[in-house]
Amino acid sequence: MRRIALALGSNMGDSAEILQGAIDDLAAVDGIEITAVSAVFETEPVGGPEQKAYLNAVAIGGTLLDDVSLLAATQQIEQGWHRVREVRWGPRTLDVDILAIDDEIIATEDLVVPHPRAHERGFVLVPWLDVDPDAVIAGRGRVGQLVAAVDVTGVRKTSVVLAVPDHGGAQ
Ligand code: A4P
Ligand code: MG
Repeated sequence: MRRIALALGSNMGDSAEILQGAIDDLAAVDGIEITAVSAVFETEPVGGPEQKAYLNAVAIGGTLLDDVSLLAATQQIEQGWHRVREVRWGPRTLDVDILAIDDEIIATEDLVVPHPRAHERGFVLVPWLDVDPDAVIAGRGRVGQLVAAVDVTGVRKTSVVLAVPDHGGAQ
């Protein structure tokens, strides 16, 4: 099974409920296992129009899926939660990004891994370090070192706790 790190973000609707729903959906996929989930962080929006703060978290797990199927599964889950559509480029009910797959470097038209902006984003690095203190971004370095170089003033830990689902979808 290949190890995966996934970033989750939401700033529309009941974001805490949506993040838990997304974790449950991921764990229910045949070929995806979720083993640990970070604390939930409230984060200042980066880029785009003026919008609400996000809730962000990072999940760690494993997959038996090939790259294309993994991306398709995460996109299907995103779509399942995209019930509300507002302005283009604006806020989203759910964004799931593939941060890392083992220490692989992938650069296809549809999938770039490690995620090309992960190493420079506090809203990714802080939750990633929280769930995996030894995490490394292939070609970039240790998350614990990268986080020291980014602005994390807009990243605040919340008391929201996401549950790690029982294994069920991974067999
Ligand atoms: N794609 C390529 N590589 C990947 C990957 N590793 N994981 C492609 C997931 N998708 C990947 O993604 C667009 C396309 O990227 C996909 O079709 C896939 O083939 P998308 O999710 O449809 O679009 P997006 O999320 O709007 O674009 P993008 O570039 O992923 O946006 P970002 O850079 O992730 O930024 N501020 C805070 N505080 N918290 C946030 O979570 N998120 C964003 C989104 C901006 N600001 C934020 C946050
Ligand atoms: Mg995305």
